[in-house]
Amino acid sequence: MKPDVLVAYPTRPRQMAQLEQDYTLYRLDLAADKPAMLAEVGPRCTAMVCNGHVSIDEAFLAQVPALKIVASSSVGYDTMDVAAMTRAGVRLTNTPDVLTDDVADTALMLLLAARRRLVQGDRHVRSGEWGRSGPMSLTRSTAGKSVGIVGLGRIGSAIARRCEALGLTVGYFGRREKPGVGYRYFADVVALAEWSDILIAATSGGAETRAIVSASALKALGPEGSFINIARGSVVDEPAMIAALKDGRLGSAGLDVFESEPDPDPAFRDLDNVVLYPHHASGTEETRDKMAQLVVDNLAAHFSGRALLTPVN
Ligand code: 8YV
Repeated sequence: MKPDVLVAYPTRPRQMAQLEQDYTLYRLDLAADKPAMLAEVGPRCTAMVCNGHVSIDEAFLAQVPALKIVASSSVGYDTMDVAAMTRAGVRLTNTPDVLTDDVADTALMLLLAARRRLVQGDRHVRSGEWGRSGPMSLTRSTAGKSVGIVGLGRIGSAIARRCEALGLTVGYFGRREKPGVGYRYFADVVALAEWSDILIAATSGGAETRAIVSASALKALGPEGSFINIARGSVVDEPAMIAALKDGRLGSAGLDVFESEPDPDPAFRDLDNVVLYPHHASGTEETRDKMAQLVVDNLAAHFSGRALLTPVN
């Protein structure tokens, strides 16, 4: 008898084929009537496959009372009530490390694209504007500036190393100072923003970090400053950021994440000083394969009684 597994969000095709072989899959992601499907198959599923966009709360858990494990293809789990899962005896696994390089690369890509106005430059060449009216307007340099990283975890540290290579001086904010780290520590995000030319959010999402990059922090960053977000839309006061970008109180922004995904605030469309990316920092073939394989391997470990590879709780 194959175990019954609920699929709230699929993994990569090759890993889905592996899952098909070992389990009976119930494709909630494809169901026309999700509540009806959940009511029918929820009670018999002991495992679930999802990603960071799927939300899990107490009401959902009540519909899958036999659930023992959720394998999420994401490093973040801010959409999931981990305390409620633990209370219900449900283990959660995520996909740390394998996506660190791609996410850190995306932060740097957005940083350079925002300051050097890559999108405008591309448009300037494509449209023939270069030949018609001459060079595009000047941009903002990066080397020699200071960068503040909000959250110096695995991804924040990988961003910091890349920033050093670009000739930036690194400072950071975290709940506490990290021993053995050579970068300047700030116990306050506004103080970090005041010191920084560029602020990069690399912290986890959730209630604890909601709007941690406040209107005051964005103001402190100033008209020549840049804000980069590869964390979660919730970590910045988004309306304040849009207003500051609109009237030039904030120089530029590079954003991979938004409060409202996949339909961000339409105000972003009219802002020329922001570079937008569709929450795709981990979106490479290589990394998504590794994330998907961790989902498969965590489920295999669970069902064979071995230790989970990347447990959250
Ligand atoms: C994607 C992410 O959202 O890992 C995360 O926390 O934000 C991203 O990699 C995603 O869950 C990919 O499926």
